[in-house]
Amino acid sequence: MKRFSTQQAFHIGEPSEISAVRRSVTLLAARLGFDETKKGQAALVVTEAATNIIKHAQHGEILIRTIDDGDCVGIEIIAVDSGPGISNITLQMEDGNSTTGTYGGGLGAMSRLSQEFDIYSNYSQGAVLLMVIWANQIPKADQQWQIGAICIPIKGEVVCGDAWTTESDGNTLTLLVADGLGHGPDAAIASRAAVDVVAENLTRPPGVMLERAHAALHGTRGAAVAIAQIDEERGQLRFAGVGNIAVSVFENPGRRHLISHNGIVGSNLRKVQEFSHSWQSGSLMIAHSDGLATRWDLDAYPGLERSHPSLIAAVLYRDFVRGRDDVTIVVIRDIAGL
Ligand SMILES: [Mn+2]
Repeated sequence: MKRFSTQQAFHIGEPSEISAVRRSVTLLAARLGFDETKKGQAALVVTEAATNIIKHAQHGEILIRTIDDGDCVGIEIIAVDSGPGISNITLQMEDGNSTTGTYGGGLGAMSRLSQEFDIYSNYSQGAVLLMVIWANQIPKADQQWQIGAICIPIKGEVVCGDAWTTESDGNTLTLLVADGLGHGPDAAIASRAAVDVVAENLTRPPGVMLERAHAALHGTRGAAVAIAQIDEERGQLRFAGVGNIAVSVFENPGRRHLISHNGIVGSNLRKVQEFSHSWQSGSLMIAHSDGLATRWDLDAYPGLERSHPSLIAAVLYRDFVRGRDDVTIVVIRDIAGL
């Protein structure tokens, strides 16, 4: 769970763009200390994914992110397209079926070369692939939380004015999502200052964290900030938010929106109010900045709610990104007891 973890987005629509993303992944792998074999595998996986996009969907995107959990470092590759989708994933995964005629060409190879591999695809809804390649050691799977995220700067900017973090402390997980006013480096200074508050105040409730963030952001542009704290053992969710970060919780059954007040953390904090809700194991939380439209509906995607959080974030990004702002989507599933 690395702070400031943002993606680099690559448009894929012509052969030169396949080379560009392959080059970037190779460079990143080298920088992260991948050996020659692992570097080659990462390059192959991303080339295969990009080739599939062009062959079957004409165009799409590849999102690249470094994952660093302190002990292990890896590269997450997400491929998204709005093409015809993959008709028979199980069949396509089998060796001997990895031919060029159908979308599945290469799926078997991609899954063998990745240490984590997952797909979400429905007929006519396109495909989203998740692949993770670790440098050496593969981290122990988290038995409590599954986390996926998209955090991408507006086109033309290198740094993202949004930032997010999660900090886990036993059975408690704290999530913060911040959207610095505007975009670019000054927005990033504000949102990252908010992120820093979490680690420094881990034992404090969200309302207190938000007040500390207000003090910490004084003199910056300010930000919209939402903080959720899940206490799995007590079955409790505490939330405090100011500004335009949308947070909802999906339980069985139902969806609940968490309430933020108007204002700007750092300059105009009218009211900090902490809400307390019950939390059920197995629930899903989705938080996003206003770079994503709010009219999405998970029910429009059969089976997506049960998919890996990274795939959920990627589908929402693909279909609802506004494109005129930085965008952040964080999806958390509580898998304890599942
Ligand atoms: Mn924004």
